[in-house]
Amino acid sequence: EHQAMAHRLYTLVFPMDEQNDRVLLGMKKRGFGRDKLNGFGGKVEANETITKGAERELTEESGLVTKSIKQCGLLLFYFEKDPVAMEVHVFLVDRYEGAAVETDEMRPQWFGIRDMPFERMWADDSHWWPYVLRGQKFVGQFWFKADQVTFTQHTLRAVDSL
Ligand code: 6OG
Repeated sequence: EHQAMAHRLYTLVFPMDEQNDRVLLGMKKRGFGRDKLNGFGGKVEANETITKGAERELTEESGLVTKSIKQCGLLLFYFEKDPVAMEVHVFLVDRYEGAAVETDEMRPQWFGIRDMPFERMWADDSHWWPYVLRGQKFVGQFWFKADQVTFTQHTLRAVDSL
């Protein structure tokens, strides 16, 4: 059913520190998801690969330059009354150059990977983050209400490859 829907491609990138103890989130200062904490990302442009889009958005929004990036998940978001689904490719970055800086879009802050501020994040995040902690790749679908706050249904499973 969802394959018949139009999808728009997005990226979502979570930089981890060297010990894999902490993750960098950004408080989004404008646009979609404003005032929420999230990874870094945005729309994939027509002339770039999804991975290049992820690296570009991470640098634009945090100042970090990727040295190693891996896709860890795929999320499909359906919003009530919106005919275009969001196809969000989720990445982990564990090696990078530079230090996080505040930008027009994001205010960066480090959090312990087992101490995530889920109450300040999108409602789906607490469901799939445990897959990241277990090192499992995942695919999920979430059907959000028009309020963009709560979802009514979801599917989530571990996969061998993305
Ligand atoms: P821009 O509008 O900034 O791209 N995004 C979501 N992330 C999570 N964790 N949950 C959701 O639940 C999300 N919906 C969108 C994808 C939007 C950014 O926000 C992410 C992109 O990184 C519905 O260009």
